[in-house]
Amino acid sequence: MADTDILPPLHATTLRLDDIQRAQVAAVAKELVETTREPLDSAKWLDAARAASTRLPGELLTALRSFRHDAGPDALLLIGNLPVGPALPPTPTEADSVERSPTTSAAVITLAMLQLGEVIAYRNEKGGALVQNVVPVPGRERQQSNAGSVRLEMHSENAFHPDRPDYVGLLGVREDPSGAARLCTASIRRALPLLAQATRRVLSEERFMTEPPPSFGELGTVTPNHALLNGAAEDPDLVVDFAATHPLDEQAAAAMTELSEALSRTTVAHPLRAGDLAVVDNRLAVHGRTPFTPRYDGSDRWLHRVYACLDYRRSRPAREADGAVLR
Ligand SMILES: O=C(O)CCC(=O)C(=O)O
Ligand SMILES: [Fe+2]
Repeated sequence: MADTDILPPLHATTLRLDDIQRAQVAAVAKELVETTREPLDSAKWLDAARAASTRLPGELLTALRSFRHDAGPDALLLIGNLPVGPALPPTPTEADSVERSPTTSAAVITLAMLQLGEVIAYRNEKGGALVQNVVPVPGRERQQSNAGSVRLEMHSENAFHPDRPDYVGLLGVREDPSGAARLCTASIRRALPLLAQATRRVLSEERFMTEPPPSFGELGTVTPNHALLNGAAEDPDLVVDFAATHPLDEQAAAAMTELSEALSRTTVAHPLRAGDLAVVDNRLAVHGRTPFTPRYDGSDRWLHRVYACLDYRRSRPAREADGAVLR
């Protein structure tokens, strides 16, 4: 029997750094943090980080470059054994927590995402910070946002937004001590074969609308009707948020239910341990999270999140002063 016969099915492109590569990443991050005394969100820090990102280990650069070329059937890249230390403060508990000054973990995720595209943020989301914290927030347990701890429905990131990110990077800083929280991802490349032709056709028509979150009020007053599948019929892009997208007629509702079932059947889940970076191709995959019970004692699950886009010029009208923050 060949070795491959006894391996579990490989979901996602994975690269686990060895300890030498981990030390190389740590050295690049340390130098960036120590020599560039600028706020993380400043153009100067980003310039320094972009230059430093070319010095990441070759195998990591290759994995990022290949993923950019083709995100594979799972539209997910998993990198393991990245440095996030040395000493971590307690997990934040405040709402809209972000990283404003550079740390090892904030530098590491930014360096990796800068090799996928240009990092961006949204003015109305977490104050436009480039490195955001995904942590459970007291009182927000039931919210369909990353501050919640009930099940987070599968979604394309910022589905309603015309300039939504091409990639969402999520770096495990501290693992959920209960082990219950898992990032879930599902790719349309896996789900499409499960959908009937008639369903695919309905999903490709402008028979859906997606509500913006309340924080994006001004942009979101009018969101155009849209299709959930776009592009090549045999390999389409997917855009949907099962907490915010509404079908506009009965057939559209049935097609959306079928899509949800197909995505559920092809969902993969990842615990995101400290030092694990998951990059989701936001054009092909949706993501969500299993429920968990936070403790709010500083030991809770903690991720950093950074977005990247491939065409910076395309979003220029939405970026004031050519900065990284979109309206
Ligand atoms: O908590 C997670 O694993 C995912 C949260 C999420 O969807 C996000 O931060 O965009
Ligand atoms: Fe998300």
